[in-house]
Amino acid sequence: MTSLQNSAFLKAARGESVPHTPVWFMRQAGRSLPEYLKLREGIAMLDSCADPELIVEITLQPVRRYGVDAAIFFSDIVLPLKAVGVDLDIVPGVGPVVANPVRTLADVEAIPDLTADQIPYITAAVQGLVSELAGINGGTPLIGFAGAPFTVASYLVEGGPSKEHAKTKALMFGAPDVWDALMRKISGISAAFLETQVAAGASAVQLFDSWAGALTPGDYVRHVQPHSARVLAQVGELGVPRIHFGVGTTNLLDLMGEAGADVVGVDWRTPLDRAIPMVGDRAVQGNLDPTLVFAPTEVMTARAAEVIEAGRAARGHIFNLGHGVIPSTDPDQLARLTEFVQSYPLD
Ligand code: 1CP
Repeated sequence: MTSLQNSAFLKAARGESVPHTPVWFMRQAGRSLPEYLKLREGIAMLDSCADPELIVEITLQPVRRYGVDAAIFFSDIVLPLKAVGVDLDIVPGVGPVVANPVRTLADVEAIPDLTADQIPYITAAVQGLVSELAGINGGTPLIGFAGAPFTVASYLVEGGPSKEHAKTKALMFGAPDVWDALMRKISGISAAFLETQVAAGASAVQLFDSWAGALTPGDYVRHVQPHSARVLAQVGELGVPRIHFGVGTTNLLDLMGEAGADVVGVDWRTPLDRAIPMVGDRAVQGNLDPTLVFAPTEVMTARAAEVIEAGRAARGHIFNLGHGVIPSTDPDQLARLTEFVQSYPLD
C-alpha cells in the first residue's frame, strides 16, 4: 500500500485502526490565515478559484502551518455553475449572488451540463497539489469537494444566501417537475466536478449539503436524498471515500449516511455519542464547536478530548470542527488544537 493510502485520514475513512486521530478543518484554507489574505489582495474570489498556481498555494498554506492530516481543495461550491456559464459572483462579506435566479423549467434547461474540458484549471491545480502533497508529512491526502444539490439549488433559486430557504422550498413543494429537473441538473454538475477532481488525483471527496438541516426527514427523503444519492453513487465507482456533511442535521444523520456516504460529517450540535448509533456502520467526522477556539487553550483541548473519546465508538473518526473555521480564529490556536489531537494517545 502506498504511504498515501496508509495515511491516518484514509485509514479512518475506511474504518481501519489508526496511529492517531486524523484532523483537518473545514474552511482551513482562507479566511483566518494572514498569508491567505495577503495573497488574495486585489484578486476576486472566483478569479482566484480559476488560477492553478493560486489554488495550489492557498490549499497548501494550512497544511504547512498546521500539519493537518488532509488538505481541502481551494474552490467554492458555486464554481462549477460559473464554469458552465451561470451569471454569478461571490460578493465579499455576502457570499454567492446569482444574477438571474432560477424559477422555471426554461431557466433550468438553459443551464448547460459540466464537462472536464470546461475546467482545465481544476485538473491542473489538483495534479499540481497531488505531487506537492506527496512530499508533505509522508504523503498528505487531498479532499475534493462539491455542493450537494439542495444546497446549490438554494443559491440558484434564492439568488443569494438565505436563512429560511423559503423560495427554494416553495419551488420544491409547489412545482415538483421543475424541482426534479433542477436537482437532476445540479447532481450531474456536482458529480462531474467531483469526478474531475478524483480523475486528477484527489484521494477523497466531501459533498457539502450545508443547508439540508432546513428540511424535515420526510421532505429530505422525498425531494433531496435521491439526488444526493446519485452524486455519491457516481463518485463511489471511483473507489475513493465519500464524506457527506450538513449543518443542523441531527434529524437527518441516518438518512445522509444512507444517501451513500462512507463518512458522515456531524455538526457541533449533536454529541458524537448520539450521532454514532444513528449513522450505522459508517465513520464519522467532527465535531468541536468552532467557537471553542476562543476559549482558553486548556478548555478547548479538554473539549477536544471529549470529542476524541466519544469518536472511539465509531467505525472510524476524523476530527474536525462542527462547521467551518470562523474568520476571526487565531491560527496559533488551531495549531495547538492540531498538535493536541495528533498526540492524543489512543491506547
Ligand atoms: O471573498 C472571499 O474571500 C470569499 C470567502 C470564501 C471562501 C474563502 C467563500 C465565499 N468561499 C470560500 C472557499 C470555500 N468555500 C471552500 C475552500 C476550502 C476550505 O474549506 O478551506 C469551501 C470548501 C467552500 C464551500 C462552501 N461555499 C460551502 C459549503 C461549506 C460550508 O461552509 O457550509 C458553502 C455553503 C459555500 C457558499 C459560500 N461561499 C462563500 C461564502 C461566504 C459562502 C456562504 C454564504 C452563506 O452563508 O450562504
